Amino acid sequence: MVLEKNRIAEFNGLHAAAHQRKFEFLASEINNVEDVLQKLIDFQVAIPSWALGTGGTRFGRFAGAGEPGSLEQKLEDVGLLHALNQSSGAISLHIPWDIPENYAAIKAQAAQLGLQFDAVNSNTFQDQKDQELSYKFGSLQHVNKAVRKQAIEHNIDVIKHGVELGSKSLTVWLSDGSCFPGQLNFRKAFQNTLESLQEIYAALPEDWKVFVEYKAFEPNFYSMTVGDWGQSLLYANKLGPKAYTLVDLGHHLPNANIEQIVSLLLMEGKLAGFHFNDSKYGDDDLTVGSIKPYQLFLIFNELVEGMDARGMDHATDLGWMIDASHNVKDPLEDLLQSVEAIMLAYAQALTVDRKQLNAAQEANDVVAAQEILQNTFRTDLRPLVAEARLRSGAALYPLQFFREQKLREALIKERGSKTVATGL
Ligand code: PSV
Ligand code: MN
Repeated sequence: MVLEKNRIAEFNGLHAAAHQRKFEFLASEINNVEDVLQKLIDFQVAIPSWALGTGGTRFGRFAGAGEPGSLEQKLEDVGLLHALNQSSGAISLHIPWDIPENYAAIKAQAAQLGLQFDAVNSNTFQDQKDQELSYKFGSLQHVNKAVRKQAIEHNIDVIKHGVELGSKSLTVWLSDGSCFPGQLNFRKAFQNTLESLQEIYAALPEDWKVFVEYKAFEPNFYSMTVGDWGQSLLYANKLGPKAYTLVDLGHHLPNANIEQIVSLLLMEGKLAGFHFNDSKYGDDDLTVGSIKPYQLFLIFNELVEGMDARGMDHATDLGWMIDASHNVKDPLEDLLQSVEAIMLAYAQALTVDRKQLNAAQEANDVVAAQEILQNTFRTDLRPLVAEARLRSGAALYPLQFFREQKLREALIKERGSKTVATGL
């Protein structure tokens, strides 16, 4: 579906006066408002190719209608999101769920939609049809060298797809681990995994990075071979300068202090980037900011502080991606909500008075430090984020636009009501 630019302009025109009043009031309270706006305009969040359809739990899946049935249609959906918010200018592919058949055509389509290819993701957590050896007992950690070799070759293959598309990084998430005490020799599993990763690392092109994603549990419930940030960092340090630790917000044990993890990984120059989502209990893959928005803000607060301390470019030096599943919401509406939550948390972090916060910390003024953070968190910055959208040609209110203009209905008309997208 092609969205004519004038539809967005017309919509914005209807809301311009009311928006302007709110924005001007807010802008008068913010010091470096033009600088903040430019950073918001530059910031882009990648959309995973597997999040454009309805997800499910192991008890069922209730598919929506008008879902994308091909990689081309997935690109169209991300293009639509990007047209609506101008903040979703990248797509991340999972191989083999989304293998491009014609690189040139897919690249041309992406370029036309203003999209780039973010990290490519390998998949050795499922057995594929016609696959020779099984990953039931792990992939890169496997006791059998032949299984490890097969998994290594898959990752190298994924890199090749990425090179064709112009990606610059590979994300490796392993479900490897064990379900019962005694099942696995931890040390041997670590060594096997490290050696396998070393072979993959050796196949990385010069300007590529590899992201090692950790997860505390699931699908293995006793041990995970890359179970936490410490283990991921061990691998990343041993692998070399092109290897980094990837933080997925849903991959921690309950109450983990993720903002502290982020701060230290940044300090070490080893933070790869993020898979954003939200959760109440485990890896719930819920809409970003729907459960713990204050935690999201605190994470961005550390990100901005840590990136500025290292002179990093917020928009390009880390990988920003959503990794969520939409079981009861329209995937596109859910993704619009997630991107909005990310932009808001980023905007809040950009407007924290760092000088004052630093002074409060140096003076052990605990009360003042809390006030500074919470004052920022409780300031409604939505008009600021909307202004950034307005300036970049996006819709002032993307979700409202999506609904009023009946975009899902148009997609259903085009694709039908019985559609299932590939992915989890
Ligand atoms: C695993 O739970 C994960 O977060 C990894 O990033 C996977 O690649 C992704 O979800 C999709 O299953
Ligand atoms: Mn993830």
